[in-house]
Amino acid sequence: MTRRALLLGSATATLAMPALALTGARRRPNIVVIYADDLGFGDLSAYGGTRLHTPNIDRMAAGGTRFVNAHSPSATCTPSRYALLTGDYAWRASGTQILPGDAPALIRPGRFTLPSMLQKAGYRTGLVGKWHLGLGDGQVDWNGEIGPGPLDVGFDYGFFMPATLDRVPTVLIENRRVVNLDPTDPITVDYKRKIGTEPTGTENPDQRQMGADPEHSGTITNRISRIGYMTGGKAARWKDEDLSDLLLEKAVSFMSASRTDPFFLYFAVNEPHVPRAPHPRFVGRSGMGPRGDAILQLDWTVGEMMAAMDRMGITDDTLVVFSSDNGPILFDGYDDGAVELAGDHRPSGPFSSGKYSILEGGTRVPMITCWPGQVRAGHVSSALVDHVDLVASLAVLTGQELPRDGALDSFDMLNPLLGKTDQGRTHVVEDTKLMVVSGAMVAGSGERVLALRQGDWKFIRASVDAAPFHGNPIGTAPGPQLYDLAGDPGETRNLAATMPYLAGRMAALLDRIERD
Ligand code: NG6
Ligand code: CA
Repeated sequence: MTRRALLLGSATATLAMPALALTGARRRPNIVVIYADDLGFGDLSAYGGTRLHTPNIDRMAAGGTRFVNAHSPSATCTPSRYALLTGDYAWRASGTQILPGDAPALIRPGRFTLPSMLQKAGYRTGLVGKWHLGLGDGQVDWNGEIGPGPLDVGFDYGFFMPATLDRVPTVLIENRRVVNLDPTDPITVDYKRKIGTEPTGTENPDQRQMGADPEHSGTITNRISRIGYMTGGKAARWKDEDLSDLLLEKAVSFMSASRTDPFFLYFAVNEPHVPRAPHPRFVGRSGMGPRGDAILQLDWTVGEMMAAMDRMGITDDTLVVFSSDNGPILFDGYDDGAVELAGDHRPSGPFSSGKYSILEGGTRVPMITCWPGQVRAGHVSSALVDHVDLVASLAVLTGQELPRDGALDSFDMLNPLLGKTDQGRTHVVEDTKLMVVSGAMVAGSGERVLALRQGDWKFIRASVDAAPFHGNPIGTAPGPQLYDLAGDPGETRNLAATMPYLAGRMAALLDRIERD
């Protein structure tokens, strides 16, 4: 089988080549991916935001390359993470929508993945933070050995949340077991009906620290109602306010325990996903409520990570990639004042909409790479890149071969990632999925909608006319849409009718990529 990307004859080489002759540092650097959750292009001062001051991420950008044309593979979490870890677009596979907390493992054991490739290259691989890619084979035994999971797809170590902050069970898993589980208080989980006698958001709204929509009004844990129902596991439940510090501690100890081999750390932090309950030392600091405070907490965490690497003396041997799994959203189920306190802050910067949307705000995310002496410092790159490219790019960096039948959508973007060229992909597919929330069609888990970026052009396939989700337009329409992002980054002037030839050509290329 010919590699898909070669068939399309675009974007530079895709076959893995021997490791580049890198100057200075050793050839196999440590690799740290810090993956934020729902952070927008305009949320950081490094990207021109003026309301939120994020000095640690500014420092990373000053010492590295900052991308202004980088995409997450999808406008929601599960499909983006699936693509980042496998090198395949999520829309090619079924079941890659936002997963409930008891969903089975989406990436099956034995499949080629970024961490399994790096394991083969001699790396020690770790996941700390959000998983949200399913666990088990259909039934998860929360009280026993949990698998298949991260350890079956290439991670040597995992300290992780099964799904999201807003989904039960609100417990952490270390490798294959729930952390701090008291065997006399076993965990049960149900996403369809209430189980047990614990308070829920619907029945006991006064027992929670913030209001929530009906979907987020299941079992209350740590005074926050969640999606789904759980009983038991009381001693194991996380405290939202302390979670960020705990994950940082685990990330740092993974790095310091991995000093002999190079390591790969996938640090999947939660900020600023809902429910936003930052540590008290950040509360009120942003003036923008819990969402802004959570972003300051994220910035602090990034600073602590960099300081830890400095202390360990590994900064010069470590490639750091910082980005976000999808665009931003203010209201996502909880009444935390994010909408009311946003003022003139534009979480998506110059782009329209955010999370769930097929418009640029859905997947155009901040991304910074950093590696002293290897990544060009202080550079702003316009290269078109996507997180799906990490697999092929890191294959080249570490001298690994890609399989003939895996990571087919992943292009070698190592030189753009190192800031050595602004020549990125010639095209990339953007993706979202529609869902119904409280009777209205919005994005998330139903019909798939694809768009194609090619140069400055963006083509959005015809679809249903989905309703905006709490101020985030989904961007789908019954007819095709074509935008010139150079002059119209906000996607306000649909040129499909005036430029039918270009619209038709892009539609045909998108069809071809989909079929390939
Ligand atoms: C949606 C949730 C939303 C969030 C999202 C996942 C509803 C109405 N909304 O289904 O609050 O949890 O899933 O976010 O249930 S993500 O960043 O992990 O994709
Ligand atoms: Ca997300």
